[in-house]
Amino acid sequence: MTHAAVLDELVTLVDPGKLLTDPASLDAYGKDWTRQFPPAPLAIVFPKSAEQLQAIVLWANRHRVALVPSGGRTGLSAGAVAANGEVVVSFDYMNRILDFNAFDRTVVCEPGVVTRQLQAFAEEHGLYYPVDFASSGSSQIGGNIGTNAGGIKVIRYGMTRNWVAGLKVVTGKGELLELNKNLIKNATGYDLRQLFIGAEGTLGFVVEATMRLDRTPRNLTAMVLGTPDFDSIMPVLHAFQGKLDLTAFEFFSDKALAKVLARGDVPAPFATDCPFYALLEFEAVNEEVADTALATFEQCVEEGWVLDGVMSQSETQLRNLWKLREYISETISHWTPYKNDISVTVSKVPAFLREIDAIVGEHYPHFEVVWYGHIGDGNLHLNILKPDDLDKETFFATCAKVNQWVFQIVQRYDGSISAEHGVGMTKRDYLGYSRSPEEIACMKAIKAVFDPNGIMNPGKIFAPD
Ligand code: 2HG
Ligand code: ZN
Repeated sequence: MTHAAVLDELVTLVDPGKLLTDPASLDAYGKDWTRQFPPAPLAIVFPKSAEQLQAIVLWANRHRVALVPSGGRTGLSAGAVAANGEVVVSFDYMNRILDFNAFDRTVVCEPGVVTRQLQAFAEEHGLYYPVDFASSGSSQIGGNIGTNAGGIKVIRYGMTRNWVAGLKVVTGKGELLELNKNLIKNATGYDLRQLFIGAEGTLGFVVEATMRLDRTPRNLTAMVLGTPDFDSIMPVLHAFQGKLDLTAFEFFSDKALAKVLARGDVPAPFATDCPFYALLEFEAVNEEVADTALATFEQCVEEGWVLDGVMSQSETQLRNLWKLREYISETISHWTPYKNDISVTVSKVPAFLREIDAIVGEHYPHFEVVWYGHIGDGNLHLNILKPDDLDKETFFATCAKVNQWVFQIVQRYDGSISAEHGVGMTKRDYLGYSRSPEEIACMKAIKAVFDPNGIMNPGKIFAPD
């Protein structure tokens, strides 16, 4: 059958107008934020129901056409990129909140519900959806589940996985599975729900997710503290964790801060220039908590771990302090950064970062290196900025060469080559630095169970066989 005939069949499976093949749509829906692989999908389809998706998957099996799931396309590992004639399945029209149970504190979402939409819905009901990150205005729940998205509150609330009560998925065979049925306790063998979380759509696609909500945090208060060196950040974390239940503990370097301040729309936290900054957050439920935070701050200054600091006194100040951290990724995207999203257990962070920083400094003496991330949970974002006079291809090829040194250190520290952004295509060749050959073989065998014809997001997580 010709491509045209195959697509003629596909168009009958979705609502009128819900299959696109125009160049602008192919370009927009074929890529994510990585911009590393030229998009080349065959078509974009927009199912409106689980039944339509099942029909699409059966069609894809019949014709051996690969499917790529598409949410908000904010991914940073090319997990939702269609670069090889795949059909993109966009969930833009499966974006309804279907049900809410106040007693169970659960919300039933279609996969295309935008993270912020869920957060706002929770707020309207006096509750809180705690998984949060800079791209929450565009990212979709289905994509968050596919990558087990983390973000800025993981130290307190964990990853997306913690908030998924139940899932309905369509597997690569076109079967509809209802996983866990929203139970808190369910000791009936393998928890298949967990397999689909973080699977990047390689086993099947989520068609419905029941998400848990939490109580609303009270009087969130942030502090930004400037430290004299990187090594001082960890004792600061330790000191605050000993006294307060932190909802966030982030860090960024002076280079990251300088780029954000240069935008001109965010005030500097304070006048003192420091090489590193920590941003921490807690619920100031009463004056005693706020006093404890200030006393801990003073203790950190006395110890020489902190040079200067500020504590938010209002919602606006809280938001402005967060902008210093949340705007980094978008701001530095101007320099086409080469990204690494690595993690180790928290106690190993100082030695780990020192080794990586030395290797990167040695191999990229002319590149600007920007460090920031979720240091409270051991997750560091290492961004290397492209010099203006270097073309993108040469820059990425040079950075890729040093990857092996960086990932050897990650491996030696029993760390992860992708803490929260997923493997996608950008990290698949390095999976072996974090997962053993036996584990990878198990993963491939699991994929074969759910997707025997290899049509669900092939080439993501593993290279195609
Ligand atoms: C963040 O923490 C995001 O801001 C993006 O995970 C990280 O751009 C990055 O490297
Ligand atoms: Zn992050």
